[in-house]
Amino acid sequence: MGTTKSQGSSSAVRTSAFLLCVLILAQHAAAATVNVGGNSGWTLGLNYKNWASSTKVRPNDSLFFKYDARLHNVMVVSKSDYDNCKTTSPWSKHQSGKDMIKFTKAGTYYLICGVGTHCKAGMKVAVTVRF
Ligand SMILES: *[C@@H]1O[C@H](CO)[C@@H](O)[C@H](O)[C@H]1NC(C)=O
Ligand SMILES: [Cu+2]
Repeated sequence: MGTTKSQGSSSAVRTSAFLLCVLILAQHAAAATVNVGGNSGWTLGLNYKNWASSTKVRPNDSLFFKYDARLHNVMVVSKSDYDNCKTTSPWSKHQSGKDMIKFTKAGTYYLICGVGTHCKAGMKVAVTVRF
């Protein structure tokens, strides 16, 4: 009886350990939603360089840009347009105020606000996507 009971509990431990591993693997594979700018969102006056350097973004994670659509937008641009804050030839333009932008491949992506001089004022972010 005693033996059966101890076998039972050690198999329960093994099952739990197995489930824990599955959970960890599943979490690793699952794409996350990343709030750009943290609680501040997409806005003027935030240092997005600091934000980006402390934020992990993996392929297929969704970047969530939250902002007042009357004041801002989001443009995915080339590095050169990012550097120069050029807003006339974006790869894509988003303006819902709650945009989800997903990059499926590793790489560095450049996003700016295309309104007025916001980009020049610092409303721009370079996001490095990697595993
Ligand atoms: C990302 O999504 C694409 C298209 O849905 C898929 O082909 C690709 O394997 C995914 N990549 C990762 C790392 O999950
Ligand atoms: Cu703006």
